[in-house]
Amino acid sequence: MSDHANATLIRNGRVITAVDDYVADVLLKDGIVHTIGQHLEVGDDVQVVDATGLYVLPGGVDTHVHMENVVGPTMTCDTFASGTKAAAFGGTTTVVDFALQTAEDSPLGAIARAQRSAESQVNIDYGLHVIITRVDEQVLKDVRYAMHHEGVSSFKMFMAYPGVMMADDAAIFRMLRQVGADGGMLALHAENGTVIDLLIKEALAAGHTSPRYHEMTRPAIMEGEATHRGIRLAELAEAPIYFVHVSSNQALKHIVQARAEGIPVFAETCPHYLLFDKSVYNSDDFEIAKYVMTPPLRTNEDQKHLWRALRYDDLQVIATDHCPFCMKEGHLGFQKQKQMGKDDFSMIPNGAPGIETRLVSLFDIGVMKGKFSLNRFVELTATSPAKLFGLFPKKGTIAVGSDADVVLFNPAVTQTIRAQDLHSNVDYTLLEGRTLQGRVEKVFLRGHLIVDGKEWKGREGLGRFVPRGQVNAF
Ligand code: DUC
Ligand code: ZN
Ligand code: ZN
Repeated sequence: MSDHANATLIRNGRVITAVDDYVADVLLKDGIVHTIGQHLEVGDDVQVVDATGLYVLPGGVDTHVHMENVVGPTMTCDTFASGTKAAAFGGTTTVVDFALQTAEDSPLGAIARAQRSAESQVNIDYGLHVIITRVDEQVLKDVRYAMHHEGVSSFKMFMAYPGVMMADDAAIFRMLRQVGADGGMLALHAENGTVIDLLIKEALAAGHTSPRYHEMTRPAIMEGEATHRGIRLAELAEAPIYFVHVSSNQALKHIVQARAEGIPVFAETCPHYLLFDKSVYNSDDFEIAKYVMTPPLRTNEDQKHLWRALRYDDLQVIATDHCPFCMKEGHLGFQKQKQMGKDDFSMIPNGAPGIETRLVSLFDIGVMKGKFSLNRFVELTATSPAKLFGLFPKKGTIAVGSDADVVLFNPAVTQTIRAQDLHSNVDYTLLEGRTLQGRVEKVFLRGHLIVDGKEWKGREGLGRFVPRGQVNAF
């Protein structure tokens, strides 16, 4: 496949962006959306795709995924190749993954390392956030350099996992000041790590080893406490802040209040917090390790608040936090993944898959069930993440000059989800056997047809690193 896709005319589809909804022809040429119009005339050299009855959506932008991320003694089981192929089949054409700053190296070393492994493998375009675990003067200089010269304008820090990833409040404050001053974004994992660690130790000492204690030892109130603390640090630093994987109203209520006060606070939730509630943990069967992600699933009442916040823009993004670990098969030589916690729930690697089912599951439970509009669906899954993480308008919309990342989506059909039909290396899906409305029919990446029904037309290495600019959040 050459690096220049042939021109393609998408004829008579219903173009949906965050603000538009109209029937038109869309010409993809030279990797961008070249022309949008009615009854466009094209030569014989242009491939024509009839999109009558289909939605023409901007390619999905998933700003929270983990491929080949090292977690303790193991690693997420998707490679950049398998994870981005799964993303493409699900209608996502850009992901932002994580580069981890280890104890020894700098943020710049982390970026170079992640790029080296991604480069030849990625099937779709990608960017990187850097996870900052240690802050000093040199790290702050490197962060600045990364923003201005490496196209990395967002960073993540953890208020959880003491002794492993957790940063203290002063380190978070220093990063907020630096990143905010340079127009970037700091993302926070907000949970009170030291209290949670104590609860975990107490549970294990009492002989509570089953995965159900994962949820019991990570109470929503400790997500709320950390969220409040993060907001106050951002307020003092006069910097925007972004909360990843918001799961509870305990966290949300602080976000809603801060936004009402005019503080630039932004946040995402993930499909699993909308699809499932904590009743799945009412079992001692190890199978529930599938649902061991952090934060854990919450109550039905929390879900109602998440839906409201999605509708009224107190949550701006739905990202997957695709963080796959196998239940049985293992991958890349890591034979035991979730099984590592068979006798101690705290050893279960935290995370669940979802990269391929994001759009269809949200179309089904969001749009079809009347929770949010079609425009809002696009905004939450493509436009807002692109804006917040410096990718817009290249990514996240369909407009003349934008990258020709386009999804043809059929709203009129149903599909039943099975892990064996998905493209991730992981050996399960939380949606096994569930029938959903809607299906991704074709996916174009910069004009290249990469998914055609069930057929894979892409290639590893076709994806590119996308240098990102300042956040566009206001
Ligand atoms: N946080 C994440 O964002 N992903 C996986 C696990 C975690 O704690
Ligand atoms: Zn996290
Ligand atoms: Zn994550």
